[in-house]
Order: sequence, then C-alpha cells, then structure tokens
Amino acid sequence: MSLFTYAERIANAQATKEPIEKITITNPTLTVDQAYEIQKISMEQTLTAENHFIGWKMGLTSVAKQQQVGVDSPIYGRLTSSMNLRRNEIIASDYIHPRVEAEVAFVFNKAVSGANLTPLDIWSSVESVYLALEVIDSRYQNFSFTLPDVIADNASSTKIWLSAQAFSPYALDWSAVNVVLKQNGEEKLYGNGAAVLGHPIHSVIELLTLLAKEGRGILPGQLVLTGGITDAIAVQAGDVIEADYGQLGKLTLFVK
Ligand code: OOG
Ligand code: MG
Repeated sequence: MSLFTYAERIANAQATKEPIEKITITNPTLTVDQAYEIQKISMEQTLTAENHFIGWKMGLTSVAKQQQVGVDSPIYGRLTSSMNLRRNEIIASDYIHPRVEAEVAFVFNKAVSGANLTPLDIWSSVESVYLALEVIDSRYQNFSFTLPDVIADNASSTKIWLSAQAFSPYALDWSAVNVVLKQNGEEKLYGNGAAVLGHPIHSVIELLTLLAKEGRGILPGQLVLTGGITDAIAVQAGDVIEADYGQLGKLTLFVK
C-alpha cells in the first residue's frame, strides 16, 4: 500500500469516526521516516484558505505519557488553525475516543532552527508562553499504536484550548509550574513542568533537532505545544475538565 493510501485511510478514520487497525499490523516494516511522510501528506491535504498551518506539537515528552501509550520516543505533529478551539467546549461524539491533557505552549516571534541547540539559542526567539489543554484522539482501534503508527496519525492531534493570558517567557521557571488535572471536580492527575524532558524548553530543542533532519525550523508566529505534563484523561459527554495551574490560573473544557 502506498504512503498516500495510508494517509487517506487515517483521514477517513477521522472523518467517519471509525477507528482503523494500526498500520504496522499489515506493514510491520513501516519506518519512522515513512510515517512522517504519511503525516505530512495527510496534513497537507487538510490545508485550505480557512485551515492553515499554525505550528508544531511535541508528544511523548514525559514519562507519564510514554508509559500510558507504551512508546518511549518524543515525536512531533502538525497543528492547523481548525484545531484551535474558539470556545472551551468539544462534542464527544465528534471523536472516536477523545482524551485531554495539560501542557505548556510557546509562541515564537523569531525564526529558530538547528539540531542540538541549547536553551540560550531558543529563548530569544520566544515571544510568549500559554497554558494549554490538548484534546487528542487516536484514529487507531483501542488507542493502541507503535511509534511509526502514532507519527503517521499526526501524534493523535485533535484540538487545542489555550489560555487567554499570554505569559512572559521570563515570568517564572517553567519547569516549576504545577498542574492539577480535575475531572468533574475530582483531582485526577498531578504534574509539574519538569516532567517534560526536565524543562519544556527541552521539548523545543528536541523538536528542532527532529525538524533539522528535514531542513526545517520554527518560523515567526508559530506555536509549539511541548507535550502532556501528565498522562491524558479519557473524556465523555457531560465531563468538565479543569487544569489548575495554581497562581497562573485555570483552564476549563466542557465536553458535551
Ligand atoms: C500521542 C500524542 C502524545 C503528548 O502530549 O504527549 C501527546 C498519544 O498519546 O496519543 O500529545
Ligand atoms: Mg499532547
């Protein structure tokens, strides 16, 4: 089966909400590079005048996330404007088996690229930091996949809800930010920014190292989600999810 056919099958699973068998069942030799190519093909096909590329997400950057899905390498995915929610509400039946996780996101105002950079190389390109809830939804049956499968499925990307408040990158040590993830008022998961590769800025370093292999980088105006601080919570209609970041504020997502 060609990479285009896999890209189509994933897009179709998303559109019909019918999960598919993971690709590696029938194609166990699928490589990481081929999987990124499938991701690129399927995401480029979604681009329109109304749905433009807005940036990147990193996934599987914390041990909690890696253990939840049994894949232990950080990966990237592509973000488009239609993923950026206008209201803090999703409809559960629009998805296959949605999950929600709490993250920190960076917005860049200068271009930056290159492998194995240091925090020093990156901070001067960061304009602001946002708190983020990410909705993920695997297009595979049972939310089960291997590394190439999840890369091909655009790292399960689905929706993003960002804080209204933009924080200065220098407002605090982002590895010290604590988050409590609550479901219907009940505290479910705890984490702090250090869970993301020691510091969320390291997730950006990792992203740039991966992008450098393709001669790409981050451009001004682009957004980067650094990856779930805690593992993700499966949600259903009627749920209210709250990520409490202490003094920084709270994000709430209503699941209808
Ligand atoms: C893969 C996407 C992971 C994160 O923040 O780690 C991700 C998955 O768990 O389905 O978005
Ligand atoms: Mg995520």
